[in-house]
Amino acid sequence: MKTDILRRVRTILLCMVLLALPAIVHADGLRLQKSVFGSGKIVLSFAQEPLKTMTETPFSIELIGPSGKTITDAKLMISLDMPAMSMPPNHPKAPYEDNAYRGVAIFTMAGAWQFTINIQRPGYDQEQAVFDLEKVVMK
Ligand SMILES: [Cu+2]
Repeated sequence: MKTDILRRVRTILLCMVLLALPAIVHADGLRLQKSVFGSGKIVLSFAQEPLKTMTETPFSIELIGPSGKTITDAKLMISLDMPAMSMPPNHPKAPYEDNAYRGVAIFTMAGAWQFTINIQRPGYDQEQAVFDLEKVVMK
């Protein structure tokens, strides 16, 4: 009787740990996703969170077409802006290398930022994805 309850408690605890695992694994990264090209998507990832000011912050961008195929021939133009005010132009480059479009961002001020990605592809109309980065904190 008593061992039955213990076993049940143990099973519940194990389930909770397994359910929490993905959150723990991704706890120190930031991964944001938007739809582009109809049912395709663009994924913006930062290795560390929180984002900090005046810090070289590597990012990667994955572009996936409607068929699920990775798009490798796009040209990305990035603009980092603060919705609250006008800031000096901030356009990190992000060439395709090592399975993603990669670059390094530097946020020059604490607060909310917008990470705008303009996507140009041969034979397609331009598309734009705007990611809200709610909080960049002081280094
Ligand atoms: Cu500012």
